[in-house]
Amino acid sequence: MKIKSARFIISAANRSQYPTDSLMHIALAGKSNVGKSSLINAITGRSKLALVSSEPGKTRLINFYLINESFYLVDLPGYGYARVSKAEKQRWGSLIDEYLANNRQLGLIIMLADIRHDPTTEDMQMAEWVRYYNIPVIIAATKSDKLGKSRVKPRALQIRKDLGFSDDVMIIPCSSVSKQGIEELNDAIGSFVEESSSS
Ligand SMILES: Nc1nc2c(ncn2[C@@H]2O[C@H](COP(=O)(O)OP(=O)(O)OP(=O)(O)O)[C@@H](O)[C@H]2O)c(=O)[nH]1
Ligand SMILES: [Mg+2]
Repeated sequence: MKIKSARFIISAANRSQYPTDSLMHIALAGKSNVGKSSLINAITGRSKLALVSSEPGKTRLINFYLINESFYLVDLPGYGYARVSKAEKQRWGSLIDEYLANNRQLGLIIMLADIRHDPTTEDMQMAEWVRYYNIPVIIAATKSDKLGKSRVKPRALQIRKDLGFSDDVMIIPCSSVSKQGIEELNDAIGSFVEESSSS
């Protein structure tokens, strides 16, 4: 998929602030610091589109980016950030749940998991939500540049299994640093958008 345009639209705190058109949403979900914002920049080839930070918990609202005037990449707030209050964690839960529930525009979830780490309880909850709401999913195993080449594939397969997804769920090892898997992910999104708009 060639990225012809990519622009930030809005940071939404609740449903009333989502864009009001009927374009498809492709949402990125995953732990805080897993690399969601970096991946949005890598996929779009716009290094400053989404705000990247080494300080976890940077993205706390739902950020919408309009791509090629035809669909949204949606950066969901990261979870599992230890230094936030219980109230903040609950706020996160309701923000995400409100986003996922009854969202007819949500066509695909890209679930990110750090290739080095085992899924956490919150990753498992996210995976359960995805299955419960029956949303098509692609897993992105991020930061593959941090592992030796021979460990990348086996780790990716293990993560998919641990998250409880079957073999027909696509998993793509990727890195916003080395750019491994970025083109594959970009193409997977492109095909998905194309198929959905022609059906
Ligand atoms: N080595 C490596 N570092 C990465 C990669 N992707 C992101 N990072 C680093 O990880 C940190 C967090 O990246 P972000 O993209 O801000 O992560 P996020 O998931 O958006 O985080 P929140 O907004 O807090 O939920 C930054 O320091 C990035 O530079 C990657 O593929 N490889
Ligand atoms: Mg972010």
